[in-house]
Amino acid sequence: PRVVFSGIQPTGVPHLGNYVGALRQWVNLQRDEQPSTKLIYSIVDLHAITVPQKPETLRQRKREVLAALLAIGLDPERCTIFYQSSVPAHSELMWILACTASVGYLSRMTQWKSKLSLASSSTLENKSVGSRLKLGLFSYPVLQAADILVHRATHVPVGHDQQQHLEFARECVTNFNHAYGNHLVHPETIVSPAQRIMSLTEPTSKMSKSHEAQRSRILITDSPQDIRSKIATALTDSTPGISYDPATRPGISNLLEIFSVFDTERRSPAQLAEAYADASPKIFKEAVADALLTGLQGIRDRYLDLSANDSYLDKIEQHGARKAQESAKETMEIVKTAVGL
Ligand code: AQP
Repeated sequence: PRVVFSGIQPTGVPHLGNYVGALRQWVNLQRDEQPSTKLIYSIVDLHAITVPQKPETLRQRKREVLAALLAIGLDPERCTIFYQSSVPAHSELMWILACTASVGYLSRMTQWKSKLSLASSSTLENKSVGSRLKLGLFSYPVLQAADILVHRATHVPVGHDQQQHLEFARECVTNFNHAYGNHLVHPETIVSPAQRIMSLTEPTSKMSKSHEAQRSRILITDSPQDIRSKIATALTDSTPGISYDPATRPGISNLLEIFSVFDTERRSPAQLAEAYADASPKIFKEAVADALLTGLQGIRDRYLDLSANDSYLDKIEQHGARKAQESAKETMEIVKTAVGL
């Protein structure tokens, strides 16, 4: 049986990058996969606490992300949607995997290395860097592997930046199965076909929830006025006309990519550049905003309704958690027996 697993951190309302790079695909899989395929989507709150979080804010953001997932069209009957911390088996399997995972492999992870170099560039006392960084951040990929393996996922849709972590999850399977027998399933990656969406204010870095500037990202729940104004003020360049060249014109090219994703005529960024070659930035940006507003239509209203309905959200989460606990139970029984626990 095919099992799809994916996760999103509750670090804020999803933005256009999350939607285009991941969430839209989650919705489409409801239509594209056979009804027998299990679709399991987790709001990974345990991953979110690898960096400091205010408890009240985290609680709030978990609900926001849940409401957003329902608002974009995930059907809680078709999918299993739950908070990671509602299923203790994720943490339990993480520990067991950690006992066969290699520190050397983990320290080669690009995301870890970039956190390490960021930390060392921001401190004068280099020797204390390793001790200030948290173990949770280092072992993040082990928890991610447990998320996937505990549900015996066969397919994991992820962005390009997550491919290395998936490779590590497969390494965990190999290590575990080598030590204890053939019990865990090797997951395959489904890489998102979509380009990375870049920041509107700094188009050479990716759009991100945690970037300080609000105007750098479009939230999928932004009002039409906000969307228009953020696109209108997006950083571009002073070259006249519209052309597609991500290397020399990152701002315009990012807008062309966004436009292409939502274009009802399904034109590529290059085709759109041709169609708008002589347009002024103002006219071009208005066309981008129009396409985007059409593409996101309805999400904001559904989100506002859902986020005002706490008891409904609680019910949906409890329902998802029960299904996920059930799904994880079988793996944990096999794993514990194999290990001798
Ligand atoms: N800019 C992006 N373009 C395309 N895809 C993106 N994703 C994130 N940013 C972009 C994809 O969204 C999924 C969920 O991401 P996440 O919330 O688990 O964490 P992230 O990748 O770290 O995303 P953010 O928004 O940048 O969060 P913060 O700022 O909290 O780190 C993933 O599949 C990711 O590839």
